[in-house]
Amino acid sequence: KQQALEWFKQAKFGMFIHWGLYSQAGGIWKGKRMEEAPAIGPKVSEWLMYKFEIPRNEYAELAKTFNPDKTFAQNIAKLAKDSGMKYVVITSKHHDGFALFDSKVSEFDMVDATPYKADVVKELYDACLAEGLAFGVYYSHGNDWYDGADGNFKNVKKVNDSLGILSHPNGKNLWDPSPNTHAEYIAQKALPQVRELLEALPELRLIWFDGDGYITEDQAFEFYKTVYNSNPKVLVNRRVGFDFGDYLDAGDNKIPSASEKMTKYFETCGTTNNSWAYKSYDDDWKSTKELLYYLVDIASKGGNFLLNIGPDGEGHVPEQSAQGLLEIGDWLKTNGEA
Ligand code: JFZ
Repeated sequence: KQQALEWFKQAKFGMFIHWGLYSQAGGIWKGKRMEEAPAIGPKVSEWLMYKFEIPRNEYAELAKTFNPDKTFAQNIAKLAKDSGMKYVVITSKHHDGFALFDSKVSEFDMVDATPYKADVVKELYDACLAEGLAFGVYYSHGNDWYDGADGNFKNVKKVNDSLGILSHPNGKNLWDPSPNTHAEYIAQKALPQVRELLEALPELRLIWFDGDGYITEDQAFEFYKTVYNSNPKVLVNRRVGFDFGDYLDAGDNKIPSASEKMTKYFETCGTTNNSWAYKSYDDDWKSTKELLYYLVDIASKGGNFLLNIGPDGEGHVPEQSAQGLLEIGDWLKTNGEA
């Protein structure tokens, strides 16, 4: 673990990728934008299913047309390398429950449900290793709108909502829940899929868990143990839950202030516009100067900057964000250490 943390410490700059079935919609469902959607909640485009309360079967139809460019993995790995990044973290499964990898415990995955029929996580893993980049996966363990059913509401810890009121987190599928319980989902899908990823990707460097507001302390520990027992070199982020993670995060798009107590290892993830996944009408791109400010300020405080891209349904990275990343890469070549 210590060796892995030493790697993390010097990595400084990584690529976050939010990509999945929702990328095809680009934040628009049946002519309506995220901002016009009925449900309260984040307006980021990967929350499409939740915001429009799309029934599970209807949402699954999106898999039938998900057939990205075969050069996705090579293109992304090259972009990360040319941008001066040292690691890549992709959404292997987001809250919508769709796995971008080959899963034996679910049919709702890239191999079984799409015309693409191949494991795109493995393809990206191979392409990244070939470029000398480290590879990690994001995995939404707590929240799954497709299979996660009841959300275990009785047992989860309460969190402060935007008004500072301690309550159970929203974000569960209450419009068309699956027939199983959340505990069954954890045992029969989430933990097995994490094991599948660890087995399929022996050089995996980190798992970026998300959805810790929906699980119990025992479950958080179970995820941590599962990773450790399979491959102790794999790092786990704080959001695995209940402080079992190996390193901290400063909050999305947040740079910790000097007075804030950050421990030795931390990471800030950030977006290039106002969505994680592709949002066709969001042109509010951060300037290269602003992105560099984040990178330099975070690195100077000893942390890593995990900068996100949201490729479209074809797997293509929006021009403006690719350009910003490449300009950072150029700057790093002249001013960076490595
Ligand atoms: C989560 C996801 O819901 C979102 O879609 C995206 O993947 C993002 C990276 O992670 O959203 C969060 C989770 C936690 C915080 C903020 C946004 N947080 O602790 O500040």
